[in-house]
Parts: sequence; C-alpha cells; structure tokens
Amino acid sequence: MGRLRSLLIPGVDKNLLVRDAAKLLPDPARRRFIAGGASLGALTLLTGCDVLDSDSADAMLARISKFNDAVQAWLFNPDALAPTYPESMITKPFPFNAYYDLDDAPEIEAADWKLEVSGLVDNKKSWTLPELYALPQVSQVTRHICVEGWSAIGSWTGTPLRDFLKLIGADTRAKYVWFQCADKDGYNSPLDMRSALHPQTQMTFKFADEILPRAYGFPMKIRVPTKLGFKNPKYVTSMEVTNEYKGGYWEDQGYNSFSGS
Ligand SMILES: Nc1nc2c(c(=O)[nH]1)N[C@H]1C(S)=C(S)[C@@H](COP(=O)(O)O)O[C@H]1N2
Ligand SMILES: [Mo]
Repeated sequence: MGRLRSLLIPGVDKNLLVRDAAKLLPDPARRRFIAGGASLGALTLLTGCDVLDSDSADAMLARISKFNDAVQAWLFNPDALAPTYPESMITKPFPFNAYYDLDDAPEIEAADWKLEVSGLVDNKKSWTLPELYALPQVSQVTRHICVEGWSAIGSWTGTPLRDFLKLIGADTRAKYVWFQCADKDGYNSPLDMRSALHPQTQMTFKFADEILPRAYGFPMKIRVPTKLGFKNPKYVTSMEVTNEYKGGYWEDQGYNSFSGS
C-alpha cells in the first residue's frame, strides 16, 4: 500500500488517483468502473468512502484491494440496497450543488406548481402538492455522492417512486422515466426503469424532516441513493414514462447515464 498511500497527499492529481484505484479493481469491476466514467464519485459509490478525505481514501483503497467475486456480485447488482446510516452521521450543513449559485436556484410557488405526468401511463392527471403530500411517505438516511468527488449523508422523506408509478398505472416494461426540472436553463435526467422501481428510489418532499428547502429542490426531487448526485433531479416539474432515450443535462455532456450500481 506504500505507493498508493503516497498518491493521496493533498493536491495530488485526482485523475492519477482514479487511474491507480482502477488498476486495483479486479475485472469485471474495473471494466464497469471505466465504462461508467471512472470518476472520484464513482469510486465513492463503489466503496462508500469519501475519496477527498485522505483517511477514508486509505480505507477506500484498502477496501478495493479486498474486493472479491462475492463483493462484486453485490456491487453490480442493480437491486442491491444503498447503505443507510444513523442520524448522528448526517452531514451538517448539507452542501448545496447545482450548475449555478444558490441565488439563481428556481423559486417555485407551491400553489402554482403541478407535477405533470405523461407517456406510457394509464392516468395522465397532473398532481398538486397537497395531493402528493397525502401519499404514504417513508424516510431514509443515505449518502449522496457527487461525481466531483464529495459526498454527504442526509435524511430524505417521501413516497417510493415505484408506489407512485403503480398508482398512475405506468407501463413498467418501458425503459425510462424521464424527469424535467424548473431550472432557468433547463435540467433533465433519464432514469432506467429498474432503478426507478428500486425500493429506495423516492419522490422526495422533505429534507431533515422539514419541507424540502429551496436549496435542495423544493417542492420535489427524485432521490436515487444507488446513483451519483446528478441522477437525483431537483425542482422536478414533469415525469414521462418512455422507451425513448431523451438525454439529460450532464448525460449529454459525457457523463455515463447509468452512473450507479
Ligand atoms: N434541477 C437540478 N437538479 C440537480 C442539479 C441541478 O443543477 N439542477 N445538480 C445535480 C447535482 S450534480 C448534484 S451533486 C445534486 C446536489 O443536490 P443538493 O443541492 O441537494 O446537494 O443535485 C443534482 N440535481
Ligand atoms: Mo453532482
């Protein structure tokens, strides 16, 4: 581990770190990691360790060097559950992130907002916020991992997306659920159906037991703890069930659309 440890000195080339970590990964994990964009965030997702912190970067490398076939079977199983954490581990303050500053985040009036539903669904009715708030909700304390390499643990509450898809009579044989958001210059993201039906994928209405603040996507975000942060759209205004790959804000700029386990 001596050589690897030396790569973790702050200021070291992150691309080099990612490349060396990739070398440590056994196949097929390595191929999957490279195909998935080989980012610091993907490493964090694979190992549960925050690579930007040198202590946990060590732990991450140690964990990778112990990967074996059994671990891999778990890692690349799209139905595997994301780890959950005790409330004491919640990151405070939780970071805000978008492609603009917080001042420019969408300011949505609850009364004016509706969730549009379209595509391969039986019931295309739009949903108001009170209607959505009336659905059964569950909470999760999970780790949000950004492709840029940072991660943070948060608490999100809302309705499992799979319950909502059932309620609206979605054709769950369709390939994607495609989300559009209220951001001024647009933000959208496709989610593969298997991940949309994952038990932890959530239509999120609350953060830390409070109505979702503007920073984190008021009035609704889609929380996908098995995916990197950019696959967690905030300020969602519409969802479309479709077989067509319609691209996404970061996906169109070269980030791998799967980006998760
Ligand atoms: N609508 C919208 N959703 C978005 C983004 C965005 O810019 N606009 N950024 C994504 C990225 S890259 C990250 S890391 C998370 C940040 O979520 P947070 O502000 O709750 O930490 O939101 C994701 N969802
Ligand atoms: Mo991100």
